[in-house]
Amino acid sequence: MRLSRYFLPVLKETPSEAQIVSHRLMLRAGMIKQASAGIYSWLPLGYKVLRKIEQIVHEEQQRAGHIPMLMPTLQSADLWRESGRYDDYGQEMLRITDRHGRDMLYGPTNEELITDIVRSNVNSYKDLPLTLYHIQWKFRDEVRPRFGVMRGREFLMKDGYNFDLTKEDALHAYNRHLVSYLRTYERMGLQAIPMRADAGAIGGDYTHEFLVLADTGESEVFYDQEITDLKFGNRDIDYDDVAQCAGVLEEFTSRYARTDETHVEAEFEAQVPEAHRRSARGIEVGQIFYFGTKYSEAMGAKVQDADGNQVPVHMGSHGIGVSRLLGAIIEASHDEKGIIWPEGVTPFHVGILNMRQGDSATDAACHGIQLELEKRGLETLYDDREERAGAKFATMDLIGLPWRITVGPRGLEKNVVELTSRRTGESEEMSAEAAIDRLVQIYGAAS
Ligand code: 5CA
Repeated sequence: MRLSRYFLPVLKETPSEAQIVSHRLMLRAGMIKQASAGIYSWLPLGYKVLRKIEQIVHEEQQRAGHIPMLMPTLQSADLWRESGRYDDYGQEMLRITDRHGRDMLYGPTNEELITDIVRSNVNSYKDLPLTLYHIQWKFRDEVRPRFGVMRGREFLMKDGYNFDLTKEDALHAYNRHLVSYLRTYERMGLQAIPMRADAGAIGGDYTHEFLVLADTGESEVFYDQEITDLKFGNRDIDYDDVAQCAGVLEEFTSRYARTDETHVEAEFEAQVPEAHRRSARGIEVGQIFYFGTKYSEAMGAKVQDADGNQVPVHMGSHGIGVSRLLGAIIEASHDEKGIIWPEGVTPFHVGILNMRQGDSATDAACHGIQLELEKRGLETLYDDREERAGAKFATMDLIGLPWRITVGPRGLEKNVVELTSRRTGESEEMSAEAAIDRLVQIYGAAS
């Protein structure tokens, strides 16, 4: 992509309404524009990152054997009356009446709708286990939408639902989700710690929230420092292997790590040596639940078991805050100049910076590098504007592409360009071919 032909409305001034760094940087980098309180338009750069995050979520869900689908944003109130949540949900639910006077709502989550689909189509234990998921916009009329996409009213969520014959099977689904979430967040360059949480309106005994530690997080958390040394890494997991998934759950959840809702100071002190006790703030980027037969009983979602009895299915639901993740990643990865995208989610893999636009040799070199990188599967953003070099560097630093190739007339005389890492700031001179090979290798390894 040539920057001169792109739409990147970068702001010079720091927007005064933004209280936290990720919100400020998303506005300054031209990624989002507020449409109304807690509702945003996703401008091209923001949309690109949103899609990359979605793609990782899809890949990891499907790796775990979960099946993608898509349910609507608008739902009928009747289903929510069946589960009893139409009244319970309160003012966070956006209620709408259609022209025929029928009560509708903009879905804040989808347990009811998915249970209706499954009860109509699944009758036998032979159809289980089943995990369906979608990535769809949600609406929650939050009292205080704030921090940009972190606490929006309209936001994008991956929500998945498992249906199992027994509690044991449903707990395997729970463990499988925990494992797949660890891998998902790591691919985005994040450490998200599973913490024992409160089930709130969803209900149920088993629930973990995934938290990214950040001073600007809205949740207060308490944990054993040693938990931050755990790395999922690129483990080879067989998601059908019950013992293996349970082992990972055990490894990542046995140390003390809780949100303030479940924190008990006496237990913290008894379980964790003082030197390892930490209290901090965190951003909740996901939550998993097992809630047994709560919805299936209320809504009559039953299957026939092997003995011919009609039994309610065991369910859980599992959410990832897809749009919130952009904010969380930026909170975890930025410096005073701007965003530093992890390789896994960067909007473009490489920035190309032309130090002397209009000079036929540098123009041709930049164009050639761009073509070659794209031929080899990397996305580029080529800053071909008639701008001072300083302004070009500032824009590149602000939008945070992990790698930059700088092409100038002096380097070209020696047959070199400069390859710079946004994260370390280190630059190396090498031939254009060597820089391209290096980048192909870096991204090959990252994906
Ligand atoms: N039905 C369950 C799981 S599918 C559910 O709704 N879970 S949730 O309420 O925990 O939401 C899942 C994730 O969505 C949260 O972990 C959080 O990352 C994200 N999320 C929730 N509310 C908002 C919001 N107002 N703005 C942005 N993201 C949000």
